[in-house]
Amino acid sequence: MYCAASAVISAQVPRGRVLEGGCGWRLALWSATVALVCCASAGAATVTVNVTDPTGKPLPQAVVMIEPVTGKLPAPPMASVQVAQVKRQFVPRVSVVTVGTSVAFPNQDTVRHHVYSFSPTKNFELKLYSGVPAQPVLFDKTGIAVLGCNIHDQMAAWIVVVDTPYHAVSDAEGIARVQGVAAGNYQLKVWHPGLQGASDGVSQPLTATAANIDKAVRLPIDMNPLVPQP
Ligand SMILES: [Cu+2]
Repeated sequence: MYCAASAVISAQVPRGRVLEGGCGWRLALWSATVALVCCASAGAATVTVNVTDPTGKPLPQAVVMIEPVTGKLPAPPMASVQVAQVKRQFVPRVSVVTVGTSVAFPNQDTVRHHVYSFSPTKNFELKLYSGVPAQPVLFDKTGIAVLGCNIHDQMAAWIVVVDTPYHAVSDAEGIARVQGVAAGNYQLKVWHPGLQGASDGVSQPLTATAANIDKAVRLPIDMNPLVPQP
């Protein structure tokens, strides 16, 4: 779908047929092989983002999104996504899902939880429950949903809903890796719950080619709600 090389080669096949007469099928086979080889690598870059806080320390659980400047890429809903409740915390605390994804909220504690979000991205409430609620929650709008528990004030989680297949969450070393990025022009967006106000992230242009890309992004967070404050 994103393979310009295969499109060019296919377009040349009819000319080859005319030139080589009866050998057309061989050329077709050759071009199909070339197209396959091309598509495995053409424009599929790995984008690695090294996310740090203002002091330069690695920042885990930052969401990296790579959005095309023009048009839309297919971003099908994700399967089997869950935000569990374990030891009176959400696990994971930061998630990124594509729009249309349903998220399950299994309660693995012995106490009951009452999970809610009042965010415009998804306004919902799972009233006081144990175990696994019968229905997962559908996230059908892009944006950031902030989740809480009515019973336990310290519980907070964030679900970032995106409209791109290219997304990742940074690991303990602050590294987020997005694989298979097709050649093109994008906005690289990085978000973390420590960003002030209603910020939807820090953006910079990104041009992808077949070569892998390394980026460093320092996020201006003022405090990190994911680590206990002194
Ligand atoms: Cu709770």
